Amino acid sequence: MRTLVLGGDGYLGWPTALHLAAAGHDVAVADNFVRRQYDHELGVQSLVPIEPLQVRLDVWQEVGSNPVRAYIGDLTDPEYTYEMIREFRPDAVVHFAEQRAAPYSMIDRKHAVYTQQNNVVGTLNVLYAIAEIDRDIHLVKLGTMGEYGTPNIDIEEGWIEITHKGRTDRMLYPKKPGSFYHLSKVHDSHNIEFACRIWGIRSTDLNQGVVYGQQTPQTALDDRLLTRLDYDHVFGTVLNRFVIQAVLGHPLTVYGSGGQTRGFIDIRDTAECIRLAAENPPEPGEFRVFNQMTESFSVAELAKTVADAYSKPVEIEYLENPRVEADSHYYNVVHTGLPELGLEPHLLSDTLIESMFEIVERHKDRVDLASMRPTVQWRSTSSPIRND
Ligand code: NAD
Ligand code: USQ
Repeated sequence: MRTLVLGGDGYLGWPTALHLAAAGHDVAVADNFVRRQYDHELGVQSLVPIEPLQVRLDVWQEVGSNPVRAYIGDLTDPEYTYEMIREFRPDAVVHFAEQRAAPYSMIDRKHAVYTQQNNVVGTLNVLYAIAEIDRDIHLVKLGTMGEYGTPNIDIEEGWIEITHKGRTDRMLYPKKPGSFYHLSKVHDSHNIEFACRIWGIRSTDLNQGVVYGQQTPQTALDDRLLTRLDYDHVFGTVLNRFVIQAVLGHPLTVYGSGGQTRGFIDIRDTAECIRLAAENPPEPGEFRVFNQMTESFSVAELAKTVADAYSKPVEIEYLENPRVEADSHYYNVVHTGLPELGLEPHLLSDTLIESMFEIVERHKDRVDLASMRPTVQWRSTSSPIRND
């Protein structure tokens, strides 16, 4: 099948594109390289050096099974988005191409507005292009578990049956997100569900948990195929940060008491979930939602797991939480849809943490410790982005 991966230069889009190509898909990636620009803005860089997209594509052509081509441009440009989809004519569009850091969206008004414009407008342009070109194209959209927040009831897969005053209906699951970034995903979900209803488009919304890990079988083929690994307090996600902090001898930065619980998923499972969703499309007009996570942990549990796995002593520091979030709450997520399609998850108790320690050890000289501690405060309308 033909699969277009939007955001294919990013942390997840790149290894997913290679995974799909290795599985026999005819793949194209699209990106505007804005993720590389955020690094310049924040004065940080990926822990693992990454090659320019063209180098990655050339190397993959040498070592991979199926060449991948690229469309460079911005999804908020409707002509670019339309022309790309018209020319490539994919069976599935996999959409990773959004500003994805919650702290980035909470820096100030400008960053909140940018995040919502970039994400919501880009997705709307994709929806219109699909509706105008071919309504059979399956949109596989990356959402987030953070759309739901931490409700005091079980989290279902996108939909919930509600009985109110004796009447019953199937409704979109109520949302209570925790940042302007997470809100952008809620807005996307509503727009996509509406597009499915009015135009008969088919879409899978993948509400993904926090991703960890860095290597996949395809990126391991050559160092020039490696994907990025972020550690800074804006783009670094919690488990990746804890592994890097342990190796650097930096205290693990638990926000608050660490009781906040989240869903997690290994990067290799992200790529496989996308393949499963793309190869098993929903019916025309269906808005299908999967909760793309495999295990849940509290932040304090994660810190302890990393500290126990590392060979040297590790300090755990409990910082005042810069975010506004519950740190003692109920959390029970239904996530059966993807295993039913065949997902066999890699669990954290497998050997992954040890292999991550090795990757970090190799590149630890690239870390700028000034980017480790959080500066973006949820309660503030204007936060600094660095400590120095
Ligand atoms: P990333 O920032 O590394 O990759 C996103 C890519 O999209 C970047 O290469 C960026 O340049 C590109 N992009 C952004 N806006 C664009 C635009 N307007 N036009 C064209 N390209 C654009 O992020 P990631 O970690 O790979 O995440 C990918 C997706 O998965 C995001 O939508 C994110 O919300 C979702 N997700 C990520 C995680 C995680 O832990 N990383 C967890 C759950 C969901
Ligand atoms: N946290 C710490 N210490 C840190 C970093 C984070 O305690 O050093 C805590 C946060 O307070 C939060 C939790 O860890 O409670 C997760 O934070 P995170 O930065 O790892 O993840 P988050 O901001 O939720 O965002 C990430 C991705 C985003 C994706 C989301 C999935 O950046 O793209 O949507 O994970 S989810 O969390 O399920 O919404």
